[in-house]
Parts: sequence; structure tokens; C-alpha cells
Amino acid sequence: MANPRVAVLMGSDSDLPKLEGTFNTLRELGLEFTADVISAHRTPAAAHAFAAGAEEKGYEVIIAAAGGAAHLAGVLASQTTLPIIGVPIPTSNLGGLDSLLSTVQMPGGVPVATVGVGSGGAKNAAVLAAQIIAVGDPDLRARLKAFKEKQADEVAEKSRRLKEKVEG
Ligand code: RP5
Repeated sequence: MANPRVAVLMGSDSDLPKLEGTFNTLRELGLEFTADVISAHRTPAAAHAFAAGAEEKGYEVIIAAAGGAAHLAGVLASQTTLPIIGVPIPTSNLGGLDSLLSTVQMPGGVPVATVGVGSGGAKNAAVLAAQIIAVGDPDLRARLKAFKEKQADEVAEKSRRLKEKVEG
């Protein structure tokens, strides 16, 4: 993409299927992004280097997804003042509570904006990234408003169908 404003990093390629909602929503909102695998534990030097150079490359927000001992978002947050959104990946051993606590429990002064575990969280990471960037981008703010209106319309349609089915 020509002008990526969001970097989506994941601790392993095994996380990719859980991030479908992130990528689809970034596309829907017209936000350009890059995606890569960087591990806080297996490639710590790459994690430090990416975060330290991200601002200079033009990124405005970093989304960091990891599971288990999920330290990627926190390690990135230690090296940059860009906003970091942490996505805790669901795990088969502990259900993602491990990922959630590892991502969210940051020490004071080094925040990670942590979204929920699961598909809602993956989608919300993209929406939150857009909302952060939209503070200085009226066009993106308009796209976000349209996105939320579409969501509301979909609920109204579900309500109509449900009433028809249940009430007759
Ligand atoms: C984390 O360890 C990754 O984010 C992934 O969720 C988990 C397992 O990684 P793999 O063993 O599947 O590569 O760092």
C-alpha cells in the first residue's frame, strides 16, 4: 500500500486467522496498513527496531496481536510514543485470559489500549485505530460516521426481521 498509516503486527503467523476482522475493517474504513510477524520473544531486536522507527516511517497507530505470554504490544509501547492497540489472541490452553492479562496489565507510564479477546476485539482494534487517526482527519471521521450508521441500520433490520418472525 502506498501510504500505510497503521502497522498490524502479530507474534506468529498462527495468529493470522484470528485477525480477519482487523484487516476487513481497516479495508472497509479505507485505512492503508502493513502486516508483519514480529515476536517479542523470538525476534526481540526486530520488535525494538520496528517500534523505534515506526514514527519516521509515517505510521500513526500500531496494532499488536499476540497470544499466551503476550508481550508484543508492551514491548513495542516501550520504544515509541505512537498509540499501541493490543489484541489478545484466544488460546487453546487458557482461553485467551492469559493473552488478555499479559497485554492489559502494563506498568504506569507505558499504556497499551487493549481490546477484548475474540472476533469483537479484532474488529475493534481497527475501529479504534481509525478513531484515533480521525481526530486529525475529517474525511476519515466522515467514513467512521457512515460505518456506525450502517451498523445501526443493520440492527434496525435485524429488529424488524425478529419481530416479524416472533410476533408474526
Ligand atoms: C505468541 O505465541 C504468538 O502471538 C502466538 O499467539 C503464540 C504461539 O505462537 P506459535 O507457537 O503458534 O508460533 O507469541
